[in-house]
Amino acid sequence: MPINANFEFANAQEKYYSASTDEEKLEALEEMLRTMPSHKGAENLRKNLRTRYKKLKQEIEKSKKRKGSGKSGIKKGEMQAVLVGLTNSGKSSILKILTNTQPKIASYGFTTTSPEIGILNYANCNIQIVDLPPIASESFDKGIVNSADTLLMVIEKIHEIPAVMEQTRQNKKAEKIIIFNKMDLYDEEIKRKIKETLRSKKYNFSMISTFTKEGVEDLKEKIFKSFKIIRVYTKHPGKREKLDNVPVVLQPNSTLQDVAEKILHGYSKKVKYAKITGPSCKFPNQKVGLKHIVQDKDIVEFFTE
Ligand SMILES: Nc1nc2c(ncn2[C@@H]2O[C@H](COP(=O)(O)OP(=O)(O)OP(=O)(O)O)[C@@H](O)[C@H]2O)c(=O)[nH]1
Ligand SMILES: [Mg+2]
Repeated sequence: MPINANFEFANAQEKYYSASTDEEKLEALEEMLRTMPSHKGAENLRKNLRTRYKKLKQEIEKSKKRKGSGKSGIKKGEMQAVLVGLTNSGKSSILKILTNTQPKIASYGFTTTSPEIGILNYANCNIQIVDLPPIASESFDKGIVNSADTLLMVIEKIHEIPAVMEQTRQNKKAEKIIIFNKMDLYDEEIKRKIKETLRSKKYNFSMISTFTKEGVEDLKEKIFKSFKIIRVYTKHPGKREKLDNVPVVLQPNSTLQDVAEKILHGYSKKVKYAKITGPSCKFPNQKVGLKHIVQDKDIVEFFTE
């Protein structure tokens, strides 16, 4: 029997898969258990979720005892952008304005001493933003820089660019966006000159101020566009008129099988066929199999029998 996932459950599940810490995962599992279908066909799913919940809770408690604190390491999100820059350039202020987290911000140097994370919600996607201690700090984490999907290089002056570039050189696959912060300090003439310089060097850049919020929306859009991702919207069985507004997020060239597995592990085995509407098909409601390659903004309806 197919599991008739409702909207709240799908949302909780999305939270589970995009969670960056074990604590967030646990919270999402709790929500999944609370909102899951109550009919008998879902009994196995309930058992499975309960086991996962118990195990994770035990692991969190064990790791708390080990470390003596509740703070766990950073798990890379599906879309991760990392803030890199010299001390005082405004990295933590940017984390705060993008994600509503409350990192420590101060006018003295070397304020941030360990990586902090926040989630930027944009175009229905959860983007993980990581704020790092400054370059030159002992706790600057090169590993996180090297594995980032997108690097946000925060500067206050043009001449800082080479120093920041040097730290990000090894990560060749990441998209790089230069964030020129503290625009509120400059008049229009100087802003124009800064823009010209950045343009002439062909950088992808945003000029912002965390004080006046100018440029912040432009920055969010640039961050989102830096991920080469595909969003697929699904219609849930039994709720065919209603579209789930949280898309399944995938890498380019993903198939319908990947979409099904993202909704629920093992779900693709139950799918007999799908109907798809959108850029990847020839006509609306085209009947396709699991090997079909999806494109951004496709709408999919799975049929299990
Ligand atoms: N004028 C102006 N000041 C800003 C802006 N954004 C941040 N600041 C100030 O710059 C200083 C440093 O800000 P942080 O966000 O702590 O900088 P950081 O890059 O995280 O610093 P570290 O953690 O030491 O690397 C603080 O005094 C902020 O208030 C801005 O847009 N305009
Ligand atoms: Mg900081």
